[in-house]
Amino acid sequence: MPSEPSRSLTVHGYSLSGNCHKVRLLLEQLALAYRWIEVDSSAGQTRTPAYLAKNANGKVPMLELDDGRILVESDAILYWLADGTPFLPADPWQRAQAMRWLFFEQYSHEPCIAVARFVRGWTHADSPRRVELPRLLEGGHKALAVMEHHLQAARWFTGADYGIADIALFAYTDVAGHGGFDMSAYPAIRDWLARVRATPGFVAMPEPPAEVAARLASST
Ligand SMILES: N[C@@H](CCC(=O)N[C@@H](CS)C(=O)NCC(=O)O)C(=O)O
Repeated sequence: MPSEPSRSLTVHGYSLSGNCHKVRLLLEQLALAYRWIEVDSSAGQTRTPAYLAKNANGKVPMLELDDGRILVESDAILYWLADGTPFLPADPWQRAQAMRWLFFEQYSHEPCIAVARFVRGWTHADSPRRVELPRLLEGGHKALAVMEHHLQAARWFTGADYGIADIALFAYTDVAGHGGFDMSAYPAIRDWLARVRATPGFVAMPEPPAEVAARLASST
C-alpha cells in the first residue's frame, strides 16, 4: 500500500463485525485517511442489487479505491494495506507465518468464534440456529487452545513484532465472551489481548446496541 500513497480509500463495513473492525484497526494504526460507509450486514444491506454489483459474495468488509478497484475478504485487505509497512514482515519465512495465521483465523477460528457470537447476539432465543452452539463452542475452544499454546512461548503471532496476524486474530478473540466462551483457561491469550489493546493507535470495537447486548448477556 505505501507504494500507492495517494489512493483514497473507502471501506464498506459494519462496525460491530470483527471482520470489519480488523480493517478499521489497521487503518487507524497506519494513520491512513479513509472513508467508512456503514453497511449493516445483519439487516441485509449487503444483499441489495447495488451492493452485490460490487461484491457478488454479499459480505462486508469491502475496500473500494478511487480508481474503482475493489478488494474483499478482510485478511486480503489487511495484507494489501500492510504491504511495505512494519505490520507485514519483509522476510519470506515470517511473511509465510503471517499467512499461516490468517488462514487459521479464517478456517479454524472465525467460523466458530464469530459465528457463535452472531448466533447468540443477532438471532432470537428460539432461533433454530441455536442448535449450532455446542459445536461452535467445541471448535472455538480448539482454536483458542492452539493460540494459547503459541502465546505461551511468543509475544506476537509473527516473529518479534505485532502485525496483521495479531490484528486478524484479535478482532473476534477480544469479544469471544459474546459467543459464550469462558476465557479463564487462557491466561496467555488474555495477556496478549492486553498487549494488543496497548499498541499505538489502538481502537476498540463499539459496544453492541442494547437489544443485542441483552441477548449476549443471557446465559443461552
Ligand atoms: N471471509 C470474509 C467473511 C466476511 C463476513 O462473513 N462478513 C459478514 C459480516 S461479519 C457479512 O457480511 N455477512 C452478511 C451476509 O453474509 O449476508 C472476510 O473475512 O471478509
